[in-house]
Amino acid sequence: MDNLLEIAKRVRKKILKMCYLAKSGHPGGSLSCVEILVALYFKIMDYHPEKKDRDRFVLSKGHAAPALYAVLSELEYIEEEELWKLRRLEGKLQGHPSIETVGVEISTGSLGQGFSASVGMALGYKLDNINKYVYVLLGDGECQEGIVWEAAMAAAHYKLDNLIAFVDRNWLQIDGHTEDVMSLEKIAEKFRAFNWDVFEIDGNNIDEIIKTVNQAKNMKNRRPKVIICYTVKGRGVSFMEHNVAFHGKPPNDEQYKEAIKELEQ
Ligand SMILES: Cc1ncc(C[n+]2csc(CCOP(=O)(O)OP(=O)(O)O)c2C)c(N)n1
Ligand SMILES: [Mg+2]
Repeated sequence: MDNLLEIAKRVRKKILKMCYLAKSGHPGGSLSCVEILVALYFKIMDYHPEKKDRDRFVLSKGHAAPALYAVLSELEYIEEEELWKLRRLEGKLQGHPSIETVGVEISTGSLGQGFSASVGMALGYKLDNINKYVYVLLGDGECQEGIVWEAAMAAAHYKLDNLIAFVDRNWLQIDGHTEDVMSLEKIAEKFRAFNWDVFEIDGNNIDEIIKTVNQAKNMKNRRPKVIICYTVKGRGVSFMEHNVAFHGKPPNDEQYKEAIKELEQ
């Protein structure tokens, strides 16, 4: 576990450096989902991008691309030097995940579409008798998109128990608090009504994430699973936490130094 916490800390520092150097990007929602990605890539998934029968991960909240790139760099699928060229013409990494990047299963960024595609991937695995899982991460604001509920309905209809969704429930979207913009509560009840099995956990706790995924996989009841992950947007940097201003704004010089100092303490 120490090792995973160390990885999570390095991932956070990389996210901040990427957005700082790019002078753009989405630090808030990248920082909130670090533990989910670290748990998935380092403990849960059977991940080999070169193999057809692999577990897959879809970052449906595509604006959190810095978190994904940082994790893929920890696994050496992306060279660290490439991270510092995020969103630049001379670099390979776009602001949102693009299919030509090794490790990216599908281009995302238009909210809701990645989730919909992940339902298709899980259905494809069923039809091809491939016994692997599809994991997908949605934002809570993303769940305000109509396509999410059409996909949720389809996943239950096709009994996709090989689909495990995470909702990054950080209570903020681009314009403010989710319950002010378009209320989502009770989101757990909504998924239950769509015939999903629902778990609710602390989404910044790696142990809990791993335990819950194992529990979800052991329920052989032909229903898709969703883990509502209560998280903190901007997690790890005091002045970014719960602060919607850092949804799509990078730290300036001073804020960057302060943020790294905090993470190193
Ligand atoms: C279809 C679509 N509409 C609008 C946007 C613009 N947009 C980008 S991020 C975002 C807010 C997302 O909030 P949430 O899903 O809660 O993300 P998180 O808090 O995890 O960063 C919006 C509206 C988009 N990318 N796609
Ligand atoms: Mg959110």
